Amino acid sequence: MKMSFRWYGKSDPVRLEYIRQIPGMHGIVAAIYDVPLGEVWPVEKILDLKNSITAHGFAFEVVESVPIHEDIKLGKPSRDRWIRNYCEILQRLAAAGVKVVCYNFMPVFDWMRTTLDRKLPDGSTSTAFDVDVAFNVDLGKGVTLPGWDTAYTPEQFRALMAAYTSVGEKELWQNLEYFLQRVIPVAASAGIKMALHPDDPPRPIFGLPRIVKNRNDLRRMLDAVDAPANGLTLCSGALGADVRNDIVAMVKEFGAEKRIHFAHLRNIKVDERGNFQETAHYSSAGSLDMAAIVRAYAETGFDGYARPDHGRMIWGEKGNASYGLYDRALGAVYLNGLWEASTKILNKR
Ligand code: DNO
Repeated sequence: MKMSFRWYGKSDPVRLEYIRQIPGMHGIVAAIYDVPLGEVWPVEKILDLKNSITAHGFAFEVVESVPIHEDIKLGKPSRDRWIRNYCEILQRLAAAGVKVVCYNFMPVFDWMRTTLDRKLPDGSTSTAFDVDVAFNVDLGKGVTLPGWDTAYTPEQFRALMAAYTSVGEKELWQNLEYFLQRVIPVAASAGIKMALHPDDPPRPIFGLPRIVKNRNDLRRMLDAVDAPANGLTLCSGALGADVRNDIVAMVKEFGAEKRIHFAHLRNIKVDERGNFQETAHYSSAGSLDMAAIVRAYAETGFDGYARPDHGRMIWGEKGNASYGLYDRALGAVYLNGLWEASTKILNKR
């Protein structure tokens, strides 16, 4: 397991010098944010990002995300142009040494919360999702969250919502398959492993379809193009927001097949209805058994990338909700501890 840390580039208040001081950190997960959605990433920008990361002693092997143009998700005729661009981005990233590309297939929105700073009993704050509140969110003003790779103006946003009235789950699946059939062969020959992130939260929101919500969806997506380059970002917190999802079983199933390329490891406190709040990574802080999840990775001989995710805001830190330094650093160290213990115990058997 190669522990990594997400970093938002030079404007990120979390500095690479500080990330360097977290023990056991292998690499930085990053992306380019100042190129319009769908356009090809200039080689100079890729190399500039790579150089700033490697200059601090980190590997730059994972990109999160290369976002997908909505025309691809909508299945518009223009999608072929955006898919060609996407393939070009992958080839350029591969030439710079990138091995894994994380992406998602959520219409319009990426991850979604209804609160960015709800207090936890210990006085720290974290993001939360309330099912009932989500139905009453005023979308007219547009919404953005830290960590989103794309943002739309209110006008673009209204047009997109209207376009999706003719795209249901069936159409979205067809459009995902169309994308995979064209992109996976290119990724495979470039040496890139694609890692689809599940929908967060794993449910339809605002009338938009969501199709990567549970084990059967992941199975269907992997089977659509049965190749090692067609893999997963298995996000414990995203999938864990549906209590019916058994994360350990998914790690075992897809890990044994070597289809998990990137592990997002985080904990949440969740109820039966799907209301949830991010917590500390530590198992007893939330609803997920992180020790069992990490052990399952160890049992499958996982050698992919992992990162802590969605930290709380602690110790007075100000910054991007979920993406501060301190709690994600605690998470990384805790996860490395679980990994060290799991692998040492397994090796002694
Ligand atoms: C949230 C992240 C997601 C993820 C994308 C992948 O914090 O895990 O935004 O980066 O869904 O495309």
